[in-house]
Amino acid sequence: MGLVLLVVIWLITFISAYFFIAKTWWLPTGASAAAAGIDHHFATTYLVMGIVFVAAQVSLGFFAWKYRDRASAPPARYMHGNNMLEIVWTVLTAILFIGLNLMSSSIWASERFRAAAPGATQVEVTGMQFQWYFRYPGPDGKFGATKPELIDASAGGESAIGLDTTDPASKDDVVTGTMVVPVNREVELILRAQDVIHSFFIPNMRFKQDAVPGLAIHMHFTPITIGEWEVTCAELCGLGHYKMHGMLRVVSQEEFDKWLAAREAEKQ
Ligand SMILES: [Cu+2]
Repeated sequence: MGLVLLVVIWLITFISAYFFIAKTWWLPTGASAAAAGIDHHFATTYLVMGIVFVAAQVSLGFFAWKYRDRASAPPARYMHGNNMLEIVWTVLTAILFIGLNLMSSSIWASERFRAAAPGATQVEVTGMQFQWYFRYPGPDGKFGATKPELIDASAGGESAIGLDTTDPASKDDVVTGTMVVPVNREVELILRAQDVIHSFFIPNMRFKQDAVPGLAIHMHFTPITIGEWEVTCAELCGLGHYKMHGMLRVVSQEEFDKWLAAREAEKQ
């Protein structure tokens, strides 16, 4: 029986470790400036934790076999344990966790605690059940006012976010269902939610941030690869949560200018 346990535990350990080593189910392509750093940290964490996991499971299997029940086995005796060993592994675990935290804090801070670059493309993101809307401030660089009483979700677009069209600053605001941004330029996001907490998630940008009702959360990232990337909601926000997704199109600066000008022209 001890041998069976050893084989089963080792098999589960090595087969599951194989999928991580072979990267069978791995992260999608990284397409933002911070992606390489995040992926590197992710891989480091997996490597360290993987070694601990394999070592622990291999020992478990080995001891299950070594102390199996057999005729010649000495009778079991009670022991309290080893205080020194407990202190050692608690301290080692603490060093590991605090160390990993410190290593990653600069990546975390780079998109959050530092303000966005002055020339960043500003996009206001509004999450609502079950759709993302994106707003650009237009040539004046100012977002027009929005009012809760003007919100009409069924009308979509500007009405869905309650844009006050009597505010002069709102005249050139562009509201879209697809997010379009120029490549290699920082994107400053202003995240809002209308009803419940949503989470704005772009896997390829390694970007995820909650959008909370009543808050305007500022964050930024820099897309470095042209392409179309999926935007999803990573917070279980209701029955339609599964279909709450959109598209991020990263294009050249010229294409972005043309696209924005065309949206402005549509408004007139
Ligand atoms: Cu949602």
